[in-house]
Amino acid sequence: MKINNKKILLSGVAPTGNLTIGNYIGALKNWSQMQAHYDCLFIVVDMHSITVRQDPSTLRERSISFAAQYLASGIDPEQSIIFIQSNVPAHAELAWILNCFTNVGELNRMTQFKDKARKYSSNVNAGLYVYPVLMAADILLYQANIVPIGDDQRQHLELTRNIASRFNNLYGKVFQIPEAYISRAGARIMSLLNPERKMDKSDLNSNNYIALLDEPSVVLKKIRQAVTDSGREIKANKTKLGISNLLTIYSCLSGIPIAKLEEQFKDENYAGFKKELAELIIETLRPIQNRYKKLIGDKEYILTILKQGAEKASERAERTLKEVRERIGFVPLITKIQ
Ligand code: ATP
Ligand code: LTN
Repeated sequence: MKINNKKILLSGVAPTGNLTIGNYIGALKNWSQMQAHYDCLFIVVDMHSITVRQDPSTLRERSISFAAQYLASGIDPEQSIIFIQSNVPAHAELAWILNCFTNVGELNRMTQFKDKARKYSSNVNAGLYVYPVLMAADILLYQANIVPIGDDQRQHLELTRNIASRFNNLYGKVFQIPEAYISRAGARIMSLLNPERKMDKSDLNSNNYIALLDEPSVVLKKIRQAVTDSGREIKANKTKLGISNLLTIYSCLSGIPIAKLEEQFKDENYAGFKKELAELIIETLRPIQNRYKKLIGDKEYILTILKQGAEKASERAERTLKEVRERIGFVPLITKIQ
């Protein structure tokens, strides 16, 4: 189902918390660069968000805000399909079917489930458990070839491939087997105060991340507070996670390799380096924030883009679903029974 001979690329982010510079480096920045080369679908996966309790009006606002941040980060609706997952009910339908082709043993091995079950121990719901199957449905519905993800999603993509192969082995080739795309540099930006943990947009302590919409003064303050290690050298080192993480952020945003940065900052102290890093982040975020402000002031426009996106996505999803329903033996809606 390749269009214009371009491979199909699909990715998504759940609207929880605040999009961070980790999401930008690990996802949004790559997406906008890949748009010209692939036939792309970018999803605000709100159905994934409700695996954790959400306030309804916040979820609705945040889903629209995330879509606007995708657009502000460079996703072009003329080139790519951008939409909200729950606007295309085919995701839920395929997820149910795929649940029946997923073993509980496989789900029990998912490390993100174990982490989230620990973190949200008062609400370990079945949705949280089958979350990876919904993700598989997102991907397989659109016959995606390439799925850009962060390091933490590797296991979910492997599961998607296994489910797809299992289904294809039983019913003939219905699904494209997708490949993960994990950009090496910046695949895992770490938390600012806790650099042994991933920077996480749902972190309760906002000082652990730089949000895409943080004001310059906030960026400056958070970078100034970021944990660095004992010593004073600006050098990446496996035992110096704090400074290594800041160097990674600098490198990803500037395109300058870490080795060159170490050379460039060899006579600088931590405070001087942090000041330059904060300026680089502020300058990177400025045009994104300006575009965001304009977009969010015109909700009608965003909703129109999302409506068009959902329509295009539904058309494609329906093609796959029709095939799936047929192969597994569901009765077609309109049929001539003789
Ligand atoms: P949550 O805890 O709310 O699930 P998250 O920050 O882990 O939030 P996801 O929605 O899981 O974000 O991820 C969205 C995309 O951003 C994925 O491709 C993910 O791998 C990438 N991503 C998330 N955090 C980082 C990070 N710290 N560094 C690099 N990429 C990241
Ligand atoms: N689970 C993913 C978000 C996600 C996704 C997808 C990513 C949901 N569906 C489909 C790529 C393709 C995460 O990053 N937490």
